[in-house]
Amino acid sequence: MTERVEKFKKVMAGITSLPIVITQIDPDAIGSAMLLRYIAMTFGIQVDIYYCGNFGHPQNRLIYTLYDLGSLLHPIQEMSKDIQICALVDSSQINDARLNGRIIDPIVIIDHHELDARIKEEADEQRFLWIDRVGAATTLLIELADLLNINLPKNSQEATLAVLAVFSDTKMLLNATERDITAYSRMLESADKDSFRHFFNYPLPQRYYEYFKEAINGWKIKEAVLVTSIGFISSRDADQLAIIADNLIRMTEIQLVVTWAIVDNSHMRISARCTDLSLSLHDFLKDRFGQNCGAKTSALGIAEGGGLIKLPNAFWTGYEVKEELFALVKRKMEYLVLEYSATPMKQTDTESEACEWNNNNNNDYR
Ligand SMILES: [Mn+2]
Repeated sequence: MTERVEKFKKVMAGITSLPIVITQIDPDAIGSAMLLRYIAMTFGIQVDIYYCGNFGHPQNRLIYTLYDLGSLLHPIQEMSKDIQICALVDSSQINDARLNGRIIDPIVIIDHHELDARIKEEADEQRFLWIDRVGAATTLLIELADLLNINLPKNSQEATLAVLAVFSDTKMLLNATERDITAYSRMLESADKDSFRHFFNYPLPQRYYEYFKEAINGWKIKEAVLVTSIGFISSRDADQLAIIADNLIRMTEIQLVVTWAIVDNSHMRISARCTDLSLSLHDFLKDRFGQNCGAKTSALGIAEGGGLIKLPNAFWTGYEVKEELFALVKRKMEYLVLEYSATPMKQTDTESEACEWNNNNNNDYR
């Protein structure tokens, strides 16, 4: 443990500024980044946080507004392309499609997913790497603050966000390890409990219910498998796919749910849930949608997965062919999910160049 602290201090001593990158907006990523920011600032380091994607989920939007995160967190597009040295939290994947081709060279990596092989090879003296399979990445940051004897003031936003991060990434502590519970309790002392309660009582826009209506009206069920779409959506609403899949998988007799939508007219996004223990959701998705999908099983026995497929370029899309495009994708999805059975020799053709998908997520298909 002292070795870890020394290594961290050594890396901090070599820098004056530290951009922190988060590749997916969720409470754990936000909590980790905010806590690392706090820690780095005690070393006199200047910190900026950059994020990929956007604050679409209503809970994330609430955090954003409540804590005025717009002044602390910036879209990744605002990060100068010259900056490569950075910190990466709640992810250890440097070749992540969500970075949109941006090259990063993280000198601090704190994560709770499987280690990216490329980073393992390149692990060196100048890099602080901490990857442990705990329930939330924020747990590691709470432990780091503890090791460095950094105490957070009462009712601080960092502590409150850290508590929310652990609570949410461990599915209300159901997936929590012993270490998550200890870290959670430790932070709870400094957290603002009123704000914390607030985080769970957020309003949902009417269109969220409209999406449910659309998903239910258009669903197709065959035996225990359900596939449905919510049509064309903006990336701000993309989390809705996971929310609907989480709900539909609870239906009696249903063991596999796939929801999909065409996002920003450029990608098809897929969310999947599976309670059939004899089926590997990971293989199911990979066989059908290529390498750019991923899945993990939670402690509750529900496999959660997702994927991203790029649509053909602008010539093939557009308002005048919108209906046809939707019908085409719908037909293909229903075929792949309800009819197709994978043969070991045959490679599935997704008929489009699929995007890289971060397949080492454990809880991040929310
Ligand atoms: Mn996480």
